[in-house]
Amino acid sequence: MQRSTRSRVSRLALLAGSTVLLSGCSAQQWETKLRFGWPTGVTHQADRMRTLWTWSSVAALVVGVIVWGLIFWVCARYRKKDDVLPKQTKYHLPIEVAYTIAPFFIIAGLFYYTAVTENYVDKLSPNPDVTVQVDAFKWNWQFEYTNQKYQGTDPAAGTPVSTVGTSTEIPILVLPINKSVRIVEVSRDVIHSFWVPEFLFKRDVIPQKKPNQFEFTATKIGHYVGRCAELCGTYHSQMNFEVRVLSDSDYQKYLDALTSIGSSDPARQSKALLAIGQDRCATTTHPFNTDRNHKTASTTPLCPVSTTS
Ligand SMILES: [Cu+2]
Repeated sequence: MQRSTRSRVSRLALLAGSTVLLSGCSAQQWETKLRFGWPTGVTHQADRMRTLWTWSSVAALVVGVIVWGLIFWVCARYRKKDDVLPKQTKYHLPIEVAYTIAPFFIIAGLFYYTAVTENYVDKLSPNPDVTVQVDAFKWNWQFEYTNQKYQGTDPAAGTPVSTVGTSTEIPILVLPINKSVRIVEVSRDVIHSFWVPEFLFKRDVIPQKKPNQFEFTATKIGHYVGRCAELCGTYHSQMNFEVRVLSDSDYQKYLDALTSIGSSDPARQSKALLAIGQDRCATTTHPFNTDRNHKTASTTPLCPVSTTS
């Protein structure tokens, strides 16, 4: 490398290094910012998938830069100057062996890290902090919080507290932040699919003896829309729900409120949410008008309980 080229390269490296330092970002922050189009997820699992994506993209970029560099170098170095052909290198065994083996190592690396990430996302812990049975049915959702039971004189005493969506009320799945949550998926009719776009995850709810299960840990308080992602019949497109990630104490207060309101009150979800100072209706989606003769789409939430009750 010539001296002027060498000093230009070191100046560029210095500039890149100072940009990182002066922007006040640590290497880890840069790593989390480098998304290459990957959406922002709100669970540990989503972040691990993003890490895989980021480093796969970096690896692809490195390969790309080498290939582009070689192409441009060859174009510049061996551009036609006269009729003499440059040195021909076909049947150069070491080079051919190298570019046959190199892709194998790249694919093996991608396969290994994909399998490791997939195993992490699919991992079931022996004792998750929270377990919720999600019952999908045509065309709504029921959430049973198996860690807490109805008590005393409640007609459902001894069974898990639960909420269920209706055609006028979006079902809301309330979960605590930074706790491992296991979802147990149950369907008694057809195949549905539990999908929360911000979790970057969906899993089919299949009518079968051994229910599908998965776990995640939400890392950001917020309201997230959930959808059925498997065509399950006439009102499939209206089978929405909301996931509400709250602080651990608010989550516990919500379960306590559900328990004290009791299983026989059909409006227990909105009443319990009101009791803990939360929006009583879903904010990320709304019930759809199921009257097929209606002229305009319904856009206002239709929760059955007024704020004064
Ligand atoms: Cu569906």
